[in-house]
Parts: sequence; structure tokens; C-alpha cells
Amino acid sequence: EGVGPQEYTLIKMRVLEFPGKLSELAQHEGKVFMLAATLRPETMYGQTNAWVLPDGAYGAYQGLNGEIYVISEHSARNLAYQDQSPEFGKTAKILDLTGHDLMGVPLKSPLGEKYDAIYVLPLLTVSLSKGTGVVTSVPSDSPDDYMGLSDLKKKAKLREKFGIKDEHVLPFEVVPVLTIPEFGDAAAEKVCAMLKIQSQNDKTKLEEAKKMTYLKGFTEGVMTVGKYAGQKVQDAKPLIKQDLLSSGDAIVYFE
Ligand code: A2H
Repeated sequence: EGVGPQEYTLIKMRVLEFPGKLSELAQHEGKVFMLAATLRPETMYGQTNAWVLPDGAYGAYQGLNGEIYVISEHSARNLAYQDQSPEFGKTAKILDLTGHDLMGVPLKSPLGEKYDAIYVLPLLTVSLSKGTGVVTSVPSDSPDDYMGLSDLKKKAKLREKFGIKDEHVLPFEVVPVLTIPEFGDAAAEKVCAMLKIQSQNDKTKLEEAKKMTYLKGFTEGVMTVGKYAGQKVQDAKPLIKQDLLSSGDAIVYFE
């Protein structure tokens, strides 16, 4: 835990289909979003999927302007005190969900141009007490995301266990977003290979991979895609964040 409040950008990922229990939200089509908490909104160009905790408790909550947000209860409560619910300080839950109900749900995210739809997939290291419990997966720049996706690609049994279809995983490849002098344009993939990381359970090596990539990505990275291609990540990040807020595709969130 840090000393002050942590600011996240919540990315509004539109729910495109309403399978299973989600069918109760189908009448709100177009206004239902899963909100992913990120510190790196400039990496949204490289998103290949979203993560939730399979056994985690989530809910669909009434937001502003008739929108509905699928998030953890803890974040719903915080958002209600940050002017993002119909009544200040009060959550309005429409539906209880678990991570299992969300497996394989197709989403459309802002800035993700490469894929028409990306899918909700399981990651066992997602914490329900941080952010919204929904995470955007960017395997080019996050070692956790890279190993999570490559485990699902490699292990048919793992996909089966969570009812994930091959087409939700196999077609999705690393999408480069930025380049770092030392590691090139898909730093997480490169560093996971350098350290010979075997799986998402390789905790110690993953910690090291994260230390190697995160700071350099931010301090030395240069954007290679999008409106701010050619600019330093440090400079592009606040601009991309502001663009996402202005277009209504993101929300500022503190906890
Ligand atoms: B970041 P901090 Cl490309 N459980 O977004 C586990 N991880 C979570 C989470 C949760 N409930 N909520 C958010 N996160 C992840 C992108 C990214 C992130 C990149 C590179 C670094 C990075 C794509 N994933 O974070 O513990 C999210 O991953 C570096 C730390 O609050 C979020 O930003 O410091 C980050 O962890 C927030 O971590």
C-alpha cells in the first residue's frame, strides 16, 4: 500500500454479447461496460483480452447516464463516493455475477483497432481488493499478461477447465505499442523469454521481469502506434488518458 490514494484510469470495455447469466442485462445492450483499472492507459492499443478472477464476486451496477458497470463490489462502493452512481454514496446493484459468468464474454475496447472483439479470460492472480477486479491484458508490455495469455494458449486443459473456446485465445497475438531501446517493441515477451519464465506461477522471475520492463517502458519508451506515435511514453500517456476521458471512454478512479 502506498502513502496516498492511488489513481487509476478505468477503461470502459463495451459488452458485445450477453451469454448465460448476463442475458439479464441484454435489454441494456450498448450501455453495459466492464471497467478495467489500469495505470498505463497508453498501452490500450495492445490489448488482447481482459482478465477476471474466476471465483471472484462481481456485480452489474447502475452507473451514470443509464450505463451499467460490471465490477467488484469494493470498487462499486468507491465509485458511488466518486460521483459515478445515480445516488451519491449508494450503490445500485442490478445483478450478482461471478468471474465464471464472465468467461468468454466478448468486449470492444477503446483504441483496440487490431481486433473487433476481445474476450474475458481467467487469471488467478487478479486481486479483488485492488482496482475493479477487472484487468486489461497487454502482453506486449506486461509480463503477467504475457504469461497469462501464453499459458492459456499452450494448455488446452486450462482452457477447458474454464470453458474458454480456442477462438477466444489462439488468434490473439502480441500487438506492439511502444519501443524501449534495450528490449525492442514487445518488452514483456522479450524479457519473459530472456528469463526463461515457464508460466504465470513463476512468481520470483515474474517479479524480476516486471522490474526490468515497467520503469524502462515508462521512462525510456517511445510510442510506435496511434495518434502519438513517435512521442515519448511519458509525454503521450497524459494525452491519451485525457483523450479517453474526453471521449467518454474512461473514468478517473481513486482508492
Ligand atoms: B496495468 P498497482 Cl501494460 N489484480 O495495466 C491484479 N492486477 C491488477 C488489478 C487487480 N485487481 N487491477 C489492475 N491490475 C494491474 C496495463 C499495464 C499495467 C501494463 C504495464 C504495467 C502495469 C495492462 N495490464 O502495471 O498494484 C494493471 O496492469 C504496473 C504495476 O495498483 C494495472 O496497470 O500498482 C496495475 O496492475 C496496477 O497495479
